[in-house]
Amino acid sequence: MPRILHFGVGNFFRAHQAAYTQGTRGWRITGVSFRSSDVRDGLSAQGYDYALLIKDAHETAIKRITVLDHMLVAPEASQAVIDAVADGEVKVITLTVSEKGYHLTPDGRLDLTHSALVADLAGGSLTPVGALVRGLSQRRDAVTVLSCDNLPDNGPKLARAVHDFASAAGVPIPMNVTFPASMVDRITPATTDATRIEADDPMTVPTEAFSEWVIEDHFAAARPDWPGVQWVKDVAPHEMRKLRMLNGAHSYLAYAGILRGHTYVHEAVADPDLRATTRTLMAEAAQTLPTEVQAQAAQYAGDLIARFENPNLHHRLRQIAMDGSQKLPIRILATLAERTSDSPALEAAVAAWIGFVQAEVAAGRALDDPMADHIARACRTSDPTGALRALIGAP
Ligand code: CS2
Repeated sequence: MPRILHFGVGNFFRAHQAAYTQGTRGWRITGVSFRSSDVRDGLSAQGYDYALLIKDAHETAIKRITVLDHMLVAPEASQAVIDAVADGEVKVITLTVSEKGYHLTPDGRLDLTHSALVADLAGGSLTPVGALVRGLSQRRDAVTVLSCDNLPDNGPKLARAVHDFASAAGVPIPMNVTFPASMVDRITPATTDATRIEADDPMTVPTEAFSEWVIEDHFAAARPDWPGVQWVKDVAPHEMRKLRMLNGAHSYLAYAGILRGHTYVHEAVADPDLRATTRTLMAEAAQTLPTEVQAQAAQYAGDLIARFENPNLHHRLRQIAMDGSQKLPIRILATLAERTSDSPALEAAVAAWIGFVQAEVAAGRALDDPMADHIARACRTSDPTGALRALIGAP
């Protein structure tokens, strides 16, 4: 039976790649957690099956996901994770470890000075990239490694990170491995007590009805017959459209929305001022997209607003607000760097992040961001705006 090994068994994977795999002919998934055992403990207690709670604006559907049948927790069993990467039955390794999970420098190389990588190279706790390198170096059969995180050029970036780690560790990587790029999309809030009760499942995952997956058709081994995937030669135009328009607007709504006292995305997008700026931000972003995507941008923007308006999802702005130092450079600053005219809405997004972190630090709340300490320090300088802009690389 062909198998997928997946790193990062969070809600997004369980609503997206696992749901696509449910529609294949016989593919099964082994999941790997790199942090706690909570998800493994919860899922294994119910045979790894769970209810996907699919909510559009008008109705809710429940779909049982039954493709996950095993999970490993890296801090408990690092050798088992490495062995799974090397296992010939595994034909595809997918990852959703979030932007910060790759430990990349701002120019997209592996940050070998990062404490997690220093520890991994010294034989301490395993990172996702370290696990790949150690397992791949022992592999005989071809395999595809597919990043499903919101990073531009996610495949090539992961390939470089793997090669950087392999040279630092002094181990060879076999030639028969490919790293296609992909664009993933499905808005997936965190599970709450209300969704657990609604689905009658402690491990349920709420999500929207819409989903999209565009993958570069460059597989080294068997390719799952995921229904609905768009197979393309070049993911970049799709990825830019999604990151700059959806994720860029999301981050703006999160920071500006929290500053105006909103809790959920659907409330923030109903606020007339925020809605107008969101529309402008999408238009500013659209102008930076490759010409072949520009024609669809107006329709796409309208569809995004409708998705943000979904009153049943209860997508918390604070969930999107986390890790701003990792997200803004990708979603907002890259777009700004390519703009040739004024960009009031993109600038408003940067200002909203600065306002948000300053308010959080002033209120004594800990920021959920890997750069939290640096951000708090920047807030205490004589020019906090300048220091915060410099921190994320804003001009
Ligand atoms: C969101 C994304 O939390 C966030 O930063 O912008 O998780 C977003 O919901 C997904 O990328 C949608 O596909």
